[in-house]
Amino acid sequence: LWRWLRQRSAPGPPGPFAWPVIGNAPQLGKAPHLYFARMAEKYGNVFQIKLGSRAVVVLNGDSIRQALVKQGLDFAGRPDFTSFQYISNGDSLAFNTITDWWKVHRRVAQSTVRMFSTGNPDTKRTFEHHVLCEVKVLLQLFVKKTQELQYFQPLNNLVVCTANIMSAVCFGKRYSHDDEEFQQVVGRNDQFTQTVGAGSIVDVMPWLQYFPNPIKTMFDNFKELNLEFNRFIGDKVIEHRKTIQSSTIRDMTDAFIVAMEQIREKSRVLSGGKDYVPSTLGDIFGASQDTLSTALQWIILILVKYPEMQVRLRQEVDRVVDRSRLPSIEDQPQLPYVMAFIYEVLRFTSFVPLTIPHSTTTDTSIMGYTIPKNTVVFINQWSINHDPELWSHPETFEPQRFLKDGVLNKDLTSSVLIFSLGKRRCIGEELAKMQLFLFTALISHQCHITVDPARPVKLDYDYGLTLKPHAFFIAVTLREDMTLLEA
Ligand code: HJJ
Repeated sequence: LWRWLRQRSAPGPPGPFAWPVIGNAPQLGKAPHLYFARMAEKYGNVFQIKLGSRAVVVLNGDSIRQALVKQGLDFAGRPDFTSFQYISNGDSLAFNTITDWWKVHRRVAQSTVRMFSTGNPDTKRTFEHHVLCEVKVLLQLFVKKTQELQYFQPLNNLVVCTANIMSAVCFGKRYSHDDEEFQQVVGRNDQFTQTVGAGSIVDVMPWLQYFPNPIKTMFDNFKELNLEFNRFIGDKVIEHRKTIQSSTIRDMTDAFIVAMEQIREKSRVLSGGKDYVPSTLGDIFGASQDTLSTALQWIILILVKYPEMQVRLRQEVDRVVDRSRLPSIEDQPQLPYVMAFIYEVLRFTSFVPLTIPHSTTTDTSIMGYTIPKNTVVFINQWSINHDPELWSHPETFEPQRFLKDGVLNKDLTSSVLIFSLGKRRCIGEELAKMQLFLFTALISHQCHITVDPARPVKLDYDYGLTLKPHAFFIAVTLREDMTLLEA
């Protein structure tokens, strides 16, 4: 009773005035994470806004670790947003509330991702091989485009490059860079991320989908892209089931089919006989190709915006890797500047500024404020990565901040928040870091990237679940005429 009384009397979080019907939606603007950071300065790290008629609690700074780690279960829910129902027909693990089957499937997904990436030296070598093959193809294309056009937009090739790496791992197949069907499946990441990003309008004002307006058009595109994506994944699973031999696991699809078979009795009871192989694969393939292609775009954009970074990276890579071979995973401990550069890209761009929206699973409280069950919770990762108390000059791009006496400062690298925390934290973090390391080391070892002087680079972006840089134009030249890439 005492607890109940105290909870009842504790106030909800403070926040700005909200208009009827629309709430604070118009104030979010083009960069909601920046609006939230400003509101956190005014009202504190925990504050509340209204989007449409829904209350949304926004967590910034310290309150994030408190909620996601110390009170993990209370904050691990997902809201019943309209857009989430179309992702893998509503069966996506990443966009669903935690249930008993969810826990089983997350464990299977986690171990399968590890089994095909960082699990052991063999899987690492295979993964490295896929990255190497795709980077070779990519650089050859870039060089060709530079010769033909001088300056070109790298976006589509970067998407196909990362999608191919993950397609090799997931489905045992790669696609040509001008395969239009594949482009159709992976080339619409902007539409996906804009619709599912925290603050997406259709999720808080679902009535907008019922009469013609720009939000409805965007949502219709989103539904269509998910149908196509689901068909692509579904076909892969059907093909694999036809040809699978459980003695040789060819790829992640085989691994999931076998793993789900093994837990079939358990999962039938838990999931009501549903097949979660396609949705789990969809999450892994979709999430990895979207996030990693975005990361590669930012890496290249920063390399041309700050050309001295290319010089600095090249110096380190050349000191460790001579011209007789290519950089490999084993070189990582000897390349701290490459890793510092990657962490600084993750921190500086914070290209997943807010996580996938959370919700409370029970009546709870945080930092002295009461929060009822089923409240939407936004996690502002950007606020940690740009906190002036944690980082000196957070708006400056400076990889050196992660190095102490030439060694990577692990305390500081683990302060960067982009893979979230707790029960919902990313299962692809190790895979992602390995791929980003290889990509950065390989391009530093092999090429120069320059920018069109007629179109100077800005660091502008479109907001969504991931921040997508605006179009930019580059030229790529190899460091030598005869290179290992051609061998
Ligand atoms: C997709 C791009 C998709 C799925 C999944 C089923 C799991 C960036 C952060 C997390 C990633 C979250 C996940 C995304 C799933 C995509 C992605 C696309 C269709 C999908 C924080 O990714 O264009 O289509 O269907």
